[in-house]
Parts: sequence; C-alpha cells; structure tokens
Amino acid sequence: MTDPSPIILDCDPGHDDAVAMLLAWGNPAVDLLAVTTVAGNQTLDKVTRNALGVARAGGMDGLTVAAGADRPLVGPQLIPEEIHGESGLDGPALPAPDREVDPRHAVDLMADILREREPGTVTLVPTGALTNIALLTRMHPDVVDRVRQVVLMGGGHHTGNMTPAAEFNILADPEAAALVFDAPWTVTMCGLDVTHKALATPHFVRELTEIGTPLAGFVAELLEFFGASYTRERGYPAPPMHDPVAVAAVIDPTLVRTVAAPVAVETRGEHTRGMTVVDLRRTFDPEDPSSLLVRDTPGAVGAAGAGGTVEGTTATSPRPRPCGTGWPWTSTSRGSTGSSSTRSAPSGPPTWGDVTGGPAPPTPAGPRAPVDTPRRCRPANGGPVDNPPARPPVVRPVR
Ligand SMILES: [Ca+2]
Repeated sequence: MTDPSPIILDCDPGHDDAVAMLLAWGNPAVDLLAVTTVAGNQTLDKVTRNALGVARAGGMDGLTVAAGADRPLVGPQLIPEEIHGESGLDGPALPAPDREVDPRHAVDLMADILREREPGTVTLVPTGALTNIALLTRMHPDVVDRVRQVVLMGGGHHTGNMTPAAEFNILADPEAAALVFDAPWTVTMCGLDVTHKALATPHFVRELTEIGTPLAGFVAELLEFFGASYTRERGYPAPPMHDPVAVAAVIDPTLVRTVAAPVAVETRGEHTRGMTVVDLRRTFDPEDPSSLLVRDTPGAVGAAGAGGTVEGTTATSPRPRPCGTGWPWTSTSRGSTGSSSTRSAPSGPPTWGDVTGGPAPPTPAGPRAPVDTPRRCRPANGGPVDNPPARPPVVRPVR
C-alpha cells in the first residue's frame, strides 16, 4: 500500500463538510494533517464550533483545528441558512468540543505545515469559500510552490446553485477564488457537474442507520436534515455530497475524470458574478501554467449527459494537458464508462453515494422551483436580502 496522501482540509462545516472530515479521517489513503475553517455555511465561530464537534464525534484524537477568515475579501458574507440551518449543522446533537482551537490563524497553520513537510507532498482540499487559500498566497507566497496540488469543491461548468451561473463556494468570495485559480499551482475543480451526481440516497442513509453505531447514527441524522433541506429548497430527491467528492478525488483520482482547461472566475458580471468560466475550446497553450484541471465524471458536462472517453485524464500530471477529441458530451453511453473497473469506490468507511455510476442528475419535482436565486441567503450583517451586488474588480490582497 502506498503512503497516505497528506492533506489539509479547509472547510466551513456544513453537513457535507462534516462528512468530508469523517471521510478524510477514516480513509487510510489520506492523512488528515489539520482542519482549518473559513466563514461560509455559517459564521466563522459557528463553523469552527461545528468542526470541533465533528472531530469529537468522529474520534479524531490529536487532530488540529484552526480558525481562519471570518469574512470574504471584498464582498458581503452570504449564509445559506435555508440549507444548513441556524447552527450551520442543524440536525443531530453535536457533542461539546473536547479540544481547543489552535492559537494560530488557519493561514499561518497551513504555512507552518507546508514548511515542515517535504515540498510537493501536501494537498490542500478547500471545501468552502476560498478566502483562506487566497490569503495563503498573499501572506506566505513562499509556500505556494511547496503545495502538491489544490483539489477543491466549488464552481461548475455551465451550472450554478446560488445563481444560474454561480456555485456557493465561489460566489461566497469570488475575488478569493480568482486569486486561487490564478496562482501557480495545479487546481482540480470538483464542481457541481460531478457533485450533483454524488447523492446520499435514502438507501444509503438506511444502510448507515443499520450499522447501529453512534457515529453512523450521527451521520445518518446529518444526511436526513441535509436531504430534507435539498428536497424542500431545491427539489432534489437526495442531497448531493459536494465536499466529500473533493476528498474522494484525492483518495482515488480515478473516481472522477480530469479535463485540462483554463478556468477564470467572473468577479464583475451583473448576472454572472462568481461563475467559473471554463474554456473548453482547446485553443489554449497546454504549456501555459495558467491552464488548470477540471474534474468531471462521465456525462457530467453538457445537457445530454454522456460518457465516452476523454484524453487528458491527467490526475497526477504536474502539468495539465488539453483534452482530446472524445469530449464527453459528444458521446451517449453514460453507463459504459461508469461501470468501468477503474471507477470502483475505495474501500474503508465511511463511503458515499455512487459518484460515477449513480443516479442521473435529479429533476425537481413539479413546477421548477426558483432555486437559482439567493432569495433566502442573507448577508451576515443582517442587511436586506438581495442578490449579491455586482462589484468592480477590486481585489485588495494582503501584502
Ligand atoms: Ca463546504
């Protein structure tokens, strides 16, 4: 067995963040070095409290938890309370913390770990707003080239969940996301294209419940609350396991398909702020270090949903390559690649809904709910509920 891949999970628990934490801690293919928190699904104090509670519930003895940015770089904080609840982790009773938060700022903790470890070994796995990761590039620019890769949950190709164009983690801090995608490291974007296929189905939740342990019951309750939110607010039959997909992509890169493409983050668009603009024209220079990797699953891109083969499944390539001619939306057989032996789930609990061979993206029941507007996503300062304001491209990096 190869050595576990060391990761830092930067998150905003959050129901799916909680599952991502448990997956990272429980799977032997990764070594969870630290959990850092960022304001996102709730305020920083709440998501940090949640991280500590999940760490205790999961028996994560010795795990370091550090708190990071309490607001976006530029825009207002948006809180999706309609999905995660008032605590950010509504549903099961969360145990009281059994450890203190590390006194270091999350960004400083990341830098310390990156300097202590061999260069090119530590993977950053952000599953919240990218504020901490952006600050890392500005506060500790010397550690950027020590990062092995960034595997993040966020964005989407031609899809959003907060607006028609923007996914929450990117919309929560578009300026930070722009910095992260522009930094000279390899970014793997696990976007809504793939995470909307990783559903925690009722069958899966039932299996969890039947395990009968307190931790399994805790996760089942998490998923039941999360599922009820997604059904009520967005018409989904089961909740997407967004954040665990990013961890899973580190555990087993063959679970998802990699496509090389430049990704830009829209920071100015009146209707597209927070959009990840993926250039799939294959006109970019594959040697250009700004070219980035996007992860995808068979059929995840394009309205038709399709399988087929794609060149450039460069999960471990230090430099992205352009995709070939067999681009997935030109193919038709989703199941043909989804059943490939290279796409089996890794062993070891906990696991998640079937990513590649799972159910098709859900169709909202009845009349289409107005899910693409952030109508109930309120600014943290208690200001009026409104669409995120269009802002000029002002970024004030910390120097
Ligand atoms: Ca998250």
